[in-house]
Amino acid sequence: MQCFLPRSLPCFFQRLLSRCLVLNPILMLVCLSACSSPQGESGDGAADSTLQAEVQSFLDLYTEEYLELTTVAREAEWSSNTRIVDGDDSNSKRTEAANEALARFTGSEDAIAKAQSYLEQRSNLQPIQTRQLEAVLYEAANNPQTVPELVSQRIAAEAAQVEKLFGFNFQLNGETLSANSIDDRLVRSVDPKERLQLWEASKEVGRVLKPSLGDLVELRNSTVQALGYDDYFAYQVSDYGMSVEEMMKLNHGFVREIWPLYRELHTWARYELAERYGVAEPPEMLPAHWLPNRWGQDWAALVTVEGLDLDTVLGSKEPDWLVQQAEEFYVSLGFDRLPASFWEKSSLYPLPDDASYKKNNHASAWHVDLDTDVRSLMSVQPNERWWATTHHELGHVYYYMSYTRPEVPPLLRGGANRGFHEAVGTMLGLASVQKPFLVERGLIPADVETDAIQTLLKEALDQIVFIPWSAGVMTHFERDLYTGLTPDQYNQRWWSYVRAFQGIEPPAKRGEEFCDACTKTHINDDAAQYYDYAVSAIILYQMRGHIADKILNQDPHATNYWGRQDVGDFLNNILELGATRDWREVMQESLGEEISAAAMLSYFEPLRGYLEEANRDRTHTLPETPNL
Ligand code: X8Z
Ligand code: ZN
Repeated sequence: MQCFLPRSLPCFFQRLLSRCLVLNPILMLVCLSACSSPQGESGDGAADSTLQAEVQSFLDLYTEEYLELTTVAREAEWSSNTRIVDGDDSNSKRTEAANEALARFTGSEDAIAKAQSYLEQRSNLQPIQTRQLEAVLYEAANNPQTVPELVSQRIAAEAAQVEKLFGFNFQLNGETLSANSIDDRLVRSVDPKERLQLWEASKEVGRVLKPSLGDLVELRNSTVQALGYDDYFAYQVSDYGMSVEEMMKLNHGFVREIWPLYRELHTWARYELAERYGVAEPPEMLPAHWLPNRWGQDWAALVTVEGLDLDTVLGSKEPDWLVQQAEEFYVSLGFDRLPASFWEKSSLYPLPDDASYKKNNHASAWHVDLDTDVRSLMSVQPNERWWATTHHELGHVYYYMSYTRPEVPPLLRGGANRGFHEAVGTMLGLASVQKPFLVERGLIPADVETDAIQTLLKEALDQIVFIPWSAGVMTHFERDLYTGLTPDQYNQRWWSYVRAFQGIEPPAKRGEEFCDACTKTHINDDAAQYYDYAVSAIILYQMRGHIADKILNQDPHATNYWGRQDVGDFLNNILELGATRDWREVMQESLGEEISAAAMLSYFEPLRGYLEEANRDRTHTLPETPNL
């Protein structure tokens, strides 16, 4: 999730006309003729340039109004996410009003008709105009004013869900717990009883969110269906220029390819944890509360590599030092410093315990005005988890800064695809924990001995383990959610996917009074997009492979990107394009290959022998091939 992007136009056309009159009498004729003949006609070169000028003036005016409205809406969203006051709905009311105004504009019937009719003449338009018109329609589909009532209901329901999610008081034995403290204690606690309590406490929020999730699903579906999409999942997938079937096939491929390695990691973890918790016979499925993450999506904390223990290295630092270090890394690659406004306007650290309000506890990055106002919302603490997250969020921010330039129109200020946007910062986070980098930065001594296989194991417990979760559980559950799953089936379906893809089971029966899927932020406020992270994990190993082999000539497991402007140039060449080009072309041109898990598998290849040896006399409980 980069940030939640909220998405009127009769007066827009009046303004277009008056602008034509004031600015350009020739254009005025163009505008008038366009308004009277919406289908337009394709024709010779002169007609093309006339059409292109007309489309451009439509896009310019649309963009001007869009920027104004989206900035107000994002600013309001920012307040709603950084200041959640129990019993005070002034922020959410302001956000709703701003999102309504934006929806009236982006979803207006005139905007839809105009963009559609121009797109019918796409062969006479410049590709960058076509892409912007597609962006206009994509925005419109989220809020079509053909169904204004549904759009309003949805805006209100979205705002209410965020408040419930982030206003929730997690409690353990009568004490309030922050999300940070649940996460820390699930990393550190070795007491199975305490772990069980923490895990169960973390799932309580699902009960509160479940009733409204069903309504949101209906509203999300019916808004986009008004513009011809099958459902909200299909709508979100279409942003990649893909059908649902293609996206599912891509994700199945990821799961299938990493499965043999995942199966070994699963066996390794079952035995390792059974020993840790004094259980003689390892259970067939991993109990969810044994894992160092609320959803079992990242098991890296199961391993501490001697000499590379970042929690210890970072423990004595101040939180702002982590963010500054991440900025230094990007600057060393040739990127600009973060603007002063980033530091002034971001919300980077946890609220004090006695704060009278709450904030969104899930990290995000924001491009508030699609120009220079870039921010991040985090709750940084000095530990390994936040080190990675800080690099991740700055990846989004540097993406924003790279494509904010005149050549990239505001409507195309997005990633090559959403997965690319997620990939950059995770990749630099991974690069920033490799030994040569840490030595260069003085964070560990040069002569420290470290174990390369343990280091790789730790990374696999993060990145390989992430694939069955992202490409498997989340993607399948969300597909089902938007294609007919009823609320009385949520938990049963959720756990059937968790068992099948992750080989994890709940500590006790979880009936339909719970909604364990609802406890995941993205199910609520970044809906039907989680395959973005699977795509990003795959792409980032392709980029890492390219950087190590073709730019640095270093072992991909022990790189040092620090100070390498050539690495920065490689990245910037991708980032500065924004969404002006098809993502497949961008991949081909920058990496010379299609999206593929091969690079990820080759990176982890040295681990296979180690795991097979460690698991030789152990029973594997996952099937040899995944049930897809
Ligand atoms: O949501 C995030 C980022 C914000 S875009 C912190 N991530 C996913 C998650 O937390 O589930 C990063 C990895 C996957
Ligand atoms: Zn992200």
